[in-house]
Amino acid sequence: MTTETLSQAPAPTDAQATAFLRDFHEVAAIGATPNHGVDRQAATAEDRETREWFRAFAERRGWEVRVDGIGNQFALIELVPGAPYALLGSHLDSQPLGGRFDGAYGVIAGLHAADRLVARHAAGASGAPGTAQAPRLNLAVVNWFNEEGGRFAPSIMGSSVFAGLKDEAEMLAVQDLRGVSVREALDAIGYLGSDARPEIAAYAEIHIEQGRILEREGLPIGAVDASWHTQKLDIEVLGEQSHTGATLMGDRHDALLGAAKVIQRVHEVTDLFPPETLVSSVGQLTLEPNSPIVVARRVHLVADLRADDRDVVLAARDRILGDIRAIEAEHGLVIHARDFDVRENQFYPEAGLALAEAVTSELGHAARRIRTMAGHDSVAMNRIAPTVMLFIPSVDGVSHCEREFSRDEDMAVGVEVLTEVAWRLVHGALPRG
Ligand code: HGY
Ligand code: MN
Ligand code: MN
Repeated sequence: MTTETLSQAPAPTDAQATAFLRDFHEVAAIGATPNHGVDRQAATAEDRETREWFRAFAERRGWEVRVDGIGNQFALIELVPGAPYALLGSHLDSQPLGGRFDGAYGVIAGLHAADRLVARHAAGASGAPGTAQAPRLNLAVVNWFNEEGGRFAPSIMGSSVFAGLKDEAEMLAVQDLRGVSVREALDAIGYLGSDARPEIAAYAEIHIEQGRILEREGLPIGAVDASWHTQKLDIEVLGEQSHTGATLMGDRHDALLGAAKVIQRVHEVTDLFPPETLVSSVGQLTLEPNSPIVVARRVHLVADLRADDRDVVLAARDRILGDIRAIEAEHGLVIHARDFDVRENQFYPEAGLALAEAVTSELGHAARRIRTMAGHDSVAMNRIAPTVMLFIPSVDGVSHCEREFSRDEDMAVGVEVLTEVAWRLVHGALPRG
């Protein structure tokens, strides 16, 4: 079935464009922080509020809403009884003091793309059942649980369980720093679901780039062709608690000093490779007993290592592990380091890239292929269904901070492109390979 047989994409109306921006800014007010960011960590009261917003949007339109066993929230629209679904979506949870665009843009764009698609279908733009122009798939929009992984590690949790990459029971048992489990937190906000998961035949996600390339090149759309290899090191530094005033320096086994040297090595290892080949940081640290008069006995920290080339990450990891052994010996410490949240490069299907490029061009916009350094739910979904991943520009390339920003006009183009991509997915443009 060629997509040329499909009706031409109608230009979005002013009312549709206004409705999207109104909804985007409405959601941005949930968990809003003083400097235009949001704080809506997974399974918090603010997360629950966005879920209620999502549910109301769907129920106002008569769409079925489901919540699965890991808190993934779906809005389902039946076009072809019994058929699998083309799924659009992203995540509404955020990092602590995060940006209002990361994830939320993709969910609200997905809901509005679905709204526009349903109106177009109802107006008769699809062909009669049995014709080449008839829809082949149903349509759904998803708000994935805990994409961010700030409160509960690992990130991309809900979509990874959905894709069968993570075990649901194991993820439900994951605890936050206060010892609250995912299960308890989801139950507390009323989103520990048990609904059946929809069968997915194709997935499309639009997201802010969180980098500088599209802005630098003045392009409104990126078609993501691959994701970087990413993995983390879960590191525990064990020393000995003692008096910061009375203990001789030679007798100290200072876990925080050891951790400080590990953190510096995680940064310095990037210098062993060409600039920007490897990115690494330690973003989370807990300290025991965390008293100003006590030499630290234990530090837990997480290092995030990413590169386009998997071998670069593995070489950096090995170098860091060697440095850790030397720090152990120098300070009389015991340091455990464990690989986790390993995400191999993902390569998105050529047919999906060609579809994204064709749609963007037919709508009169420019696009380029681009790699993603950040993880996304599409990285998990690409393992089980043909996936299209789209970017819009980020101003200054910043994200995971209140300064995160994308322009209204770029968001509008993204919704227009996503709508047409969704239209073609529903009409069978990306059959399972
Ligand atoms: O893991 C990631 O890169 C995403 O931002 N959660
Ligand atoms: Mn995201
Ligand atoms: Mn993020």
